Amino acid sequence: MIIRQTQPDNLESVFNELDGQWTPNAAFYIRDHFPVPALDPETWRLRVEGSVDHPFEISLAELRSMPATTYGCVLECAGNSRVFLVPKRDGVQWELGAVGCAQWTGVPLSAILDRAGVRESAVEVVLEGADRGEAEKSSRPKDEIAYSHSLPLEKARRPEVLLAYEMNGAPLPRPHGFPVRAVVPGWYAMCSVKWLQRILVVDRPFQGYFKTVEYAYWTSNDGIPQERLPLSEMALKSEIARPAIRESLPMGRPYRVYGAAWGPDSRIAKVEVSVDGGDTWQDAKLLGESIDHGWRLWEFWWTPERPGQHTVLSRATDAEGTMQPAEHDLNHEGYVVHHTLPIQVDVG
Ligand SMILES: Nc1nc2c(c(=O)[nH]1)N[C@H]1C(S)=C(S)[C@@H](COP(=O)(O)O)O[C@H]1N2
Ligand SMILES: [Mo]
Repeated sequence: MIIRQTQPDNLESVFNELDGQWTPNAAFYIRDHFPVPALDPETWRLRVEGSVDHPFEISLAELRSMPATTYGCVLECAGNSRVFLVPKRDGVQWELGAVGCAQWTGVPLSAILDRAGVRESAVEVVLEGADRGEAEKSSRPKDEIAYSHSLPLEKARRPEVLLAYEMNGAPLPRPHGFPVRAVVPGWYAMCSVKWLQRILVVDRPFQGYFKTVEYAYWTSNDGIPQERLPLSEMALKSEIARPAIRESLPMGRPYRVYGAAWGPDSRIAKVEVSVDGGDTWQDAKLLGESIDHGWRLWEFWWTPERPGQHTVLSRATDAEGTMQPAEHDLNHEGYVVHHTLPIQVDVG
């Protein structure tokens, strides 16, 4: 792992070491805002309350006794690849590794909501973690806050949204939210709240710090930025694992360019590669099968024929024909960095 920050820990995986569909737990990136809470699985309880008919508390043993599902999906930090932005943007300077694809086992959030009996008036579900501390930005609440985020009921009730207690078949590791975390496939990972301790059903859209000050962006309508919206769905993206940034490649020898592509769902129609800085593009080969909300691996064989510096890029197109953009959308500030990322290599 590459350490970007400690206390709180912010570690990214070495994306160059991508190897297959599932990211091992020990290689999965870690994005924390506050110190990791020490939770005792024996005494841990999840409280479900707010705009519900039957508020309740549930233990880990009870949660584990409910019907479980396993779902594979990509989690990507909304700030992944920020280091590619010029000028530099505030925040953790993630390269390519604040993303991973794992299999999560747990109980659908919808089952918990059904048990509580969500009232007619409810619109959102707030997910609160047990980690807390002082928020970072100057516009922040005066007291310590718990990490929390929310989902509109429509998303919260989708069958793929889980309260997960296993990651790739092992108990959820502590850095990834032990004993229980939310997993929200298709959305940037700030909604996948770790160390879950409370689910609060609310009658008005939640406007908490991590939904409005951080992980939000201005939209510009008719030339006036009129609205600040929370980030939600992931944008279509592909990343190159090999070659690595600044890798030296031998001239005249076939090289396997390798990477992954993902988006709000798994329907990647095409990945193309350019080895000349984006002037010309050729189709890469999609590998394996498409997995709902998983990433799609791809490869492209390239025999460099000219010495010197080359810029390699990849771009994905989804089933609707949407293609990754060539430039970063400045409205998104330091988030949603999903344009075609230039990988400089040296051929010798
Ligand atoms: N409780 C809690 N949940 C959290 C966070 C956090 O700091 N605290 N970080 C969020 C963000 S921004 C991301 S990108 C993902 C990272 O999940 P991971 O550390 O398991 O990769 O967790 C999300 N859930
Ligand atoms: Mo994130």
